[in-house]
Amino acid sequence: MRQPTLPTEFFVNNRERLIEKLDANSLVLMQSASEAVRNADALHLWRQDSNFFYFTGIDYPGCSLLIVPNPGDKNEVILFIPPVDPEKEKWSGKMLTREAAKEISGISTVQYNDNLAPSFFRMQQWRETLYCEVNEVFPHLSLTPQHLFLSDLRQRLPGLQQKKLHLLTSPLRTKKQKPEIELIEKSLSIMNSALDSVMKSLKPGMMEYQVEAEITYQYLYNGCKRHGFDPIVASGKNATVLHYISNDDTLKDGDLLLIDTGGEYQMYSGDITRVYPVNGKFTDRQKECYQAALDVNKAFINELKPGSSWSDLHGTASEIMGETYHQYGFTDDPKKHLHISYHRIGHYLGLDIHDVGKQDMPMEPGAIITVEPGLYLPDEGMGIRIEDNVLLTETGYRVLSADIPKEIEEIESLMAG
Ligand SMILES: [Mn+2]
Repeated sequence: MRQPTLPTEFFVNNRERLIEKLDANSLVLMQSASEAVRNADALHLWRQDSNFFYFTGIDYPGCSLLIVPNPGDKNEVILFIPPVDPEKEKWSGKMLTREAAKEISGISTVQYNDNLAPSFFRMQQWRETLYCEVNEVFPHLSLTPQHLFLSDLRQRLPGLQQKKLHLLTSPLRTKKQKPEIELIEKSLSIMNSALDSVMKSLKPGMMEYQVEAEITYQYLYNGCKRHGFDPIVASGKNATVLHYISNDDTLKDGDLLLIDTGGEYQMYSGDITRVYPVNGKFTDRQKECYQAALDVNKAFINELKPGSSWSDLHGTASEIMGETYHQYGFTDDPKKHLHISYHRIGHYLGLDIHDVGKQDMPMEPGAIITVEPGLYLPDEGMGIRIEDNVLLTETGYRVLSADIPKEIEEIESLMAG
């Protein structure tokens, strides 16, 4: 099923948890992600805004959600959608109807977009704070229609203070619910098939993009709607470029291949990195380097338990990495390893690949994080990163990607066929 199918009660419950955090002086406005021009009249592949999806389940552009809390009384929740246009339907297929929008979201008041501005102006009258959120845009990128809409509101309603919605929504989104965990597990099982297929077809002389093609094929064939992010398929020295996505080099005999990928299944994607020897056999030196990164990966996962924050865990990771890489002889000083490890060990994972959640917030059971220690030796033409996805539980953790092979012997035996 390519349309998201999370149950309506999931979205109803998410809105209720958000409304509990609001006071009578505030209101909330959320909007669908904008469509973006690719070139001429072609658009970039569109994806719904993660927050908008989490609180409505609506996977269509051009929609808005207005929440006006009335503690002790009836909260107003209104969904605004584009009016159905039969001419447009001839080109793009059936549009979202008010009935369908009600059914998906569980919101009983669904109106067409021309009501948004008048309703908003009326309902904000006795309120001080508007919680709103659009993606932050770096100075070299253009503003979206949502940014312009909010900027227009600031000018027309100078007394209404705009505040960041994500401070309220991030703690909700960080704690994953059962159906969300199941979707990430489904994504990971598809990714497992894709990586298995890659291992069995790898050989020297192939192009990196041919590996990417195999992964893409497996994702789409198995029901993913798209990649969770541009896949990194980096052989030899290319693997020391962290966001290498050109994927256009030849795989050479004796090189390692690093693949960092995610297949998005119903809005949720795993985020996995694996490293394979192009010819099926690690050299002794490659084994040594790979094992060092794997030791860090496992030692760090062993430390995971609810209650720690990323701020604590980055310290723990740095110690484990420093000691391990020092023992293997990659660095002279266990306190200095950034010249070979390059980046932090992980991040929250959810509707966004780099998911929401504050660094100093203690992790609750239900948080999902990535664990991805790196070891980069450009002089030796080698970059290694071994990334797993881990769910924090009441008693500790569960490695959601445990089925995706990462031991040297497993990989070599699978590649031998
Ligand atoms: Mn990652």
